Amino acid sequence: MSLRSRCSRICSNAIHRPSIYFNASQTPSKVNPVWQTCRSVASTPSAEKALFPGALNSEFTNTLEFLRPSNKKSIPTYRVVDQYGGVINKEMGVETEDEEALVLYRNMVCLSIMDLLMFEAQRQGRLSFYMVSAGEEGIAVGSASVLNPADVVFCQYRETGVYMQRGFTLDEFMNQLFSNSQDAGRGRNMPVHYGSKKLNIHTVSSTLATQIPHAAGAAYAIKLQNMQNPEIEPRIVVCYFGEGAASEGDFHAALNIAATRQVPAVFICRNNGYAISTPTSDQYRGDGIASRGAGYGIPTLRVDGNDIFAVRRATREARKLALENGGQPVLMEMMAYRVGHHSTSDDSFAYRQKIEVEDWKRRDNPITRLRKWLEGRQLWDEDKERELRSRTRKEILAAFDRAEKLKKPAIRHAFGDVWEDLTEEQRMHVEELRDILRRYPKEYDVDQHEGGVESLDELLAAKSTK
Ligand SMILES: Cc1ncc(C[n+]2csc(CCOP(=O)(O)OP(=O)(O)O)c2C)c(N)n1
Ligand SMILES: [Mg+2]
Repeated sequence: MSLRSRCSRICSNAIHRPSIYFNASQTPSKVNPVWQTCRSVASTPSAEKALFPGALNSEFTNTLEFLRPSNKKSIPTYRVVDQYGGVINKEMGVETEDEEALVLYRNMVCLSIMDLLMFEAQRQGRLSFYMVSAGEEGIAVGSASVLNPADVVFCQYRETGVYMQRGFTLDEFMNQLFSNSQDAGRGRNMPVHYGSKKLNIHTVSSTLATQIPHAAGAAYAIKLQNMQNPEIEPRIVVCYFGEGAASEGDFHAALNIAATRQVPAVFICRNNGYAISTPTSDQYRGDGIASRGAGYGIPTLRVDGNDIFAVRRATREARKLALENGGQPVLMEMMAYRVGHHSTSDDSFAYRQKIEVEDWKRRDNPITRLRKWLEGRQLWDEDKERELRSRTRKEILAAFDRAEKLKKPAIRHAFGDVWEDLTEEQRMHVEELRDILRRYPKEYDVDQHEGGVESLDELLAAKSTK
């Protein structure tokens, strides 16, 4: 079969599957999916460019020269302000109102205080686990600040600032960290695995990089929704991940399908130099994660993650780009340094020098950089800083106390939200668990759970697990 006829067959198959494009309840209108329009591949014997189907714009050459990335200049890092808080392009400015800059600053400070307090709470044995964002607050808070609330977000785990900026409350953070009865995940996840249906943020998954193909798939669905509902403001998907996650096959599969399907997704890689104890030098040989964007045909930018204004401008532009021509993915590599340990289960001084961390803390930091800018505009001073820190600390501790006092979720929730009704096998498990809990009351403190062991009686008596 010739390439042209194979193409037209593929296209006509795709176009004649209206169920893909239309909601069954809607009257179908004719939609031509531009990204699936076939490009015919033809060439002439005298053509100067090789129109091979696998490389459409390649010119012939008689110079035998290998492409050597090591001879190329590194991809530059986009900045708006320098490390002293000075604006580099005065004409352009920072495109941020003073009041908004103050909100961003307060959120970053709140995040950093919450991190310190929760890290200590884990050390005191009051929380089982925690992960801090130190050094990466600007990436999360800054990027989230220019998204549309309807945009759908997929996080890794070090993007607490995204939740905070989108309106996740201190109580919601604490309820999840304590896995108490108010936790939306009903205590089924580890701490920091936040999620919020209301804020359009999918729940964090421990399995590294799985959020990236999920995001590509969601962006494909959103592309179709954007096409079907042109009267509704189009939205995008934003996916965060670390440079370590980019070493997983999932990253490559996701970016490739996002590019071939031209989906409206912004992929934000936080390159903080480490994947737990593995430094970037052991993770890749190329020019970071940004250099991979070109390989997938995706517009790409490297950004200074310590510069919240650069993060904002880059994300705003990326969002616009992602919606151009019905959709296209965009990749951004946001550079930072992971100042904290990987998690409360890690001691990073086993694999890096303390001086390296101290050096980074002194050299650059998204919070101090914004503070310098605010001070330069007479918007901030030592008194304001003291007042903010003391007030924020009190608010966090008050939410912490409230959450710590609440009971754990009812034990019956361990079986819910999988099948509509208990299966025979589940019923056996519930009965066995109930039996064990009743037989060994000294071993299991069931009273800390809402409804105690009786919640299992209710479950067995009820028709549905909901
Ligand atoms: C599939 C899978 N492999 C390994 C792990 C263990 N693990 C958890 S976090 C992590 C490092 C991730 O590094 P990076 O993506 O750079 O994110 P960072 O922690 O630096 O923010 C690893 C290897 C996991 N959770 N899932
Ligand atoms: Mg990392």
